[in-house]
Amino acid sequence: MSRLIIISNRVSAGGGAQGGLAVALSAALREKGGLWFGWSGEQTDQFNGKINFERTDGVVTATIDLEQRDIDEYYNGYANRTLWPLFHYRIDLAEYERSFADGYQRVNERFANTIVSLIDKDDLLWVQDYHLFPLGRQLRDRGISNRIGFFLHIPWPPRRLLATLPEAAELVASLLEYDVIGFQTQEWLESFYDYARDEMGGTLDDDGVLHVGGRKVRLIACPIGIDAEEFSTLANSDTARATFERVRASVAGRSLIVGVDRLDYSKGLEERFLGYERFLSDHPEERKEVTLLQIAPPSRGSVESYQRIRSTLEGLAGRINGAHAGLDWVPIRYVNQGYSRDALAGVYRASRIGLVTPLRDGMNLVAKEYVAAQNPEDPGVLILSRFAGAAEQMPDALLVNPHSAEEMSDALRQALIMPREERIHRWRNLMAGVQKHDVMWWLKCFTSALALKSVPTPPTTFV
Ligand code: ADQ
Repeated sequence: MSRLIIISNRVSAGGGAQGGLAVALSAALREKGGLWFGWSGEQTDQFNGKINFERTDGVVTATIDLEQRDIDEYYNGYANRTLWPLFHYRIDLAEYERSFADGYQRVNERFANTIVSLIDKDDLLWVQDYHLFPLGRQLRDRGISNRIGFFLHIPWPPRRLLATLPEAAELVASLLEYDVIGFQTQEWLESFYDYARDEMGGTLDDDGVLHVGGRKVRLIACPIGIDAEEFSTLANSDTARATFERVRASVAGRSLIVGVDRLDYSKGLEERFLGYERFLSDHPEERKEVTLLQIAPPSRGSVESYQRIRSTLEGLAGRINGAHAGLDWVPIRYVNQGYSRDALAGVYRASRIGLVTPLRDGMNLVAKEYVAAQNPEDPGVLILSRFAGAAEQMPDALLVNPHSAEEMSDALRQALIMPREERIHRWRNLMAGVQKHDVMWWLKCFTSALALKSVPTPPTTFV
């Protein structure tokens, strides 16, 4: 059996606190042997290529330290200030700097130079996400002819947006060195194909293989899932129950609406607050009957656009609370903190509505976690943005356009008055999908294609 080598920006073996993805990748590594390679998260004065090996829960991880300049240009720079905004359709926030592009190439080369010595001839290589687009090509340049796959966790932008990136053509050309490219949805796959067809003359055959410039690359849509079973179990744990009771008691009979997101402009938090504000003014009778709990731990704090969103949201929450709050009620509870997964499961279960309204999202696992945590006898309602990858799989959610405060207001109203039978009916359909296309399904979908085995159920038709 071939070993599996996973390469990602950071490694998080052991699972637990890191969630389903780390659990699934760790399980695959335990089964197939191999290792997980990435940046340690640590800084060194001068890059030395020294590999730190560790064994965590039967999984071998290999990490390297990076220089401050690498972290600034590759991670905070090209990954988070150039590619992340562009790939989430925010060219207004994307910064195009040659030093970022150079630093990105340099760190990818550092990864390639270090990994080469760890690769055996039959290993399957699996590269994760937008931090490492050029890695496949750099490994090929170093004589690696193994099967190499790439999975993109975020959206692929439309061709005309991508064309604004000075390195777009080079970046796409380097992706063609992979044997398999996986996307979260058919939509992102098609956006990628549009570019390859219109800019490079590529064609797609009936097996989903892209032919371009003498290269053949298999394109697949493999939506990522959660460990549904584990999450339902978490929702019944002691911590979850205690959290459930505490949260319920604190809202004193009101309906709780919950949002859980990294503090990121792609998650549509500002629009969410505005939609909720609209609901409060459209439905004065509902005032004091609902509370919005928004949990949003800060992320990427050294990037300016992330500092800005933080202060915008603080201002907005303050304004809405100032306008509507009374002696014993505030409309928005805004919490900048992370919680353990079992506590989070209790919060989801205590919430009548899961409000998941990103402006753009590769998939969105919170939507799936919310569903998995519900009480089957009395489930809550998921309100989900049409622009999250998860919407392709979750037609039984109330799908909304997060740019429209009116649509959000209507959906909140509809969710609050929805009869129990309808809630149960929708939830059962959603839960069936979350269970069927779970994280192990995703893993199998991708690794089968990588190992040239048949791919399970075409992921274009879900549930
Ligand atoms: P993210 O953008 O990070 O991931 P998401 O899929 O929602 O987004 O995953 C977030 C995870 O963090 C969830 O498991 C959630 O429970 C956890 N989390 C969020 N806030 C938390 C808090 N306050 N406390 C504890 N845990 C918290 C990227 C892409 C997504 C894609 C994933 C996986 O942007 O579109 O779904 O990768 O491919």
